[in-house]
Amino acid sequence: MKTFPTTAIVLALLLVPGAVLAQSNDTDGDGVPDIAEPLLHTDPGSPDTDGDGIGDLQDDAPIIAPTPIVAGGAPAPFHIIEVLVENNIDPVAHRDAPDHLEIAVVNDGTTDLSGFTLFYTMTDQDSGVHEAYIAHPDTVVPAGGEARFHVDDSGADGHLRANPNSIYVTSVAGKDVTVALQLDGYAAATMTIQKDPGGAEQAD
Ligand SMILES: [Ca+2]
Ligand SMILES: [Ca+2]
Ligand SMILES: [Ca+2]
Repeated sequence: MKTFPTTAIVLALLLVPGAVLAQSNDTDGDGVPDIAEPLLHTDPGSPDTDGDGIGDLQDDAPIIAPTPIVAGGAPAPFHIIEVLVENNIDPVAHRDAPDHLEIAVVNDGTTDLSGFTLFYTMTDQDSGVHEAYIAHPDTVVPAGGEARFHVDDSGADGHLRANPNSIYVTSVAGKDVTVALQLDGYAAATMTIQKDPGGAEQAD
């Protein structure tokens, strides 16, 4: 399986010309210069790209978070009805939205649900490169209703930030994508889908 260079190796390589690194910005303040983040496949706008609580500079695997999902638990009071990784639709404008990860969740209970832990992984079907991310959406799924979780670069209210240097963006190979959603004390809901070969596309 292909592996990415470690943070230490990338930073050491960048230190060879010395002055380049010294002059580089570090937008997210994590100690990894902006010019090094794409080499590590990390996010220059997030100090902890994979959301595991370890900063990009200190993280031995900055885009492979360990699973936070706990086995067992009571039956979940919600279920996932759909996961999209392409061909998203803007619900307001009723037209194509840029490709991104979108998860539709239905609340089967009589109280609003919030405080979800989201764990999603993607594996490149050609190279075998694997990424895994933890996120904590602030989305509320209303009692008896539905809500959608979005992971994208729109900056829209309530949307989770996507890593712009992820294989989702940088690889045109097909990908296997898994999603797990969990509330404390309850079993996780999971779904796996495939993204077809071809790059992530902008709305058309
Ligand atoms: Ca940085
Ligand atoms: Ca970063
Ligand atoms: Ca991390």
